[in-house]
Amino acid sequence: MPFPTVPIDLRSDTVTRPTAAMRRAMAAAEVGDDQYREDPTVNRLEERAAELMGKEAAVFVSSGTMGNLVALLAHCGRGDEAILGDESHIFWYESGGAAALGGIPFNLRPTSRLGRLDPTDLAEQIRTVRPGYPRTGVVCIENTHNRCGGTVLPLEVLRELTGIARERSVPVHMDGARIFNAAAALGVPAATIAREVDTVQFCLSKGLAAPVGSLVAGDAPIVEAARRGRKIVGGAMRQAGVIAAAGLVALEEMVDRLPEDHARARRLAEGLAEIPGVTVDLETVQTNIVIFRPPSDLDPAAVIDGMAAKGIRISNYGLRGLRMVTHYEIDDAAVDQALQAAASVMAPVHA
Ligand code: TLP
Repeated sequence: MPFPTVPIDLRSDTVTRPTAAMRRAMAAAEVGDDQYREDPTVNRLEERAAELMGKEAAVFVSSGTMGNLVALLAHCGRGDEAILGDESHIFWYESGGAAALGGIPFNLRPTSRLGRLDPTDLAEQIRTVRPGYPRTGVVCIENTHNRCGGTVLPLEVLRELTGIARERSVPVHMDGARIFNAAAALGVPAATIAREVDTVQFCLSKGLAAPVGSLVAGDAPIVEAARRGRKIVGGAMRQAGVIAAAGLVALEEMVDRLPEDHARARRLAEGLAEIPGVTVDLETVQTNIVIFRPPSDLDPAAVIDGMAAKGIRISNYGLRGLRMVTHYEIDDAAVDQALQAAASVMAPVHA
């Protein structure tokens, strides 16, 4: 392990710190002015990202939030509607950016327990042409699905949804912040998933451990539109090769190990499920996220504090419960310690 394991930080895979190889690559990065398209490291990262997604082009942005925003701005004009799930990250955690900056209304659709939109509902919700109706500008799909516990869309489910959108000539954007986790769980290359959608946003800064950065990939014209959107939101950078270098290492060295995170998340979930009163929907534990509910007589905030007092940091997922996320700084010993702490913090109190 490259880092001390205490405190054990299971709040998110975003807490991962850059590896030694990333820091070396950053120090040595060849750079240039990216707004002249002269940063060789950014260019390489964009080419590699496009290749891994099976797309013509990609644009480097600073965050997943910015990636989703510029993709939506590229697909939709003002007043064009985005269809997205009511549990989606874009809706919950991105400050309504697409609506605030792009004038893009959200048509929020029910999300199943496994993080899926309903095909019949989607088909009904794509607008027909009629004065008074907004135009449907994009359908958004999240894979893996964060609030649903890191669930993966099976390819046939994805294809059914994208088929419905395609039939009605509506583009599909995938929030694939964790697309490599989805690919690992399905045992397919990420491109097999990304091929099904018009644009995909994925993050380097989550399980892949880069300090910063996401990419939006798609056909060349839509990526050019996203690049323009990036400029509009002030996200165009200069010698960004310094951070892109870490991203290249992330893609090279951190993808193949993701199944380890999935196995540890599974072990965490199964261990939590054995604690009396704790509920975990084991079917949703498909990648590196574990959402669980503490016993009903315990205040979730007290559980978080109790775990923190034992050196284990976990996050609050509001009505969905509490969350633990595995990543490369979490080894088997950390899982054991987290389970021991959880068992003692949530132990039944006997009068
Ligand atoms: N997710 C973060 C928090 O914002 C909740 C986390 O800790 O999981 N799409 C998905 C599916 C995400 O999970 C995230 C980050 C993003 C987009 C946004 O990425 P950033 O944080 O880089 O803007």
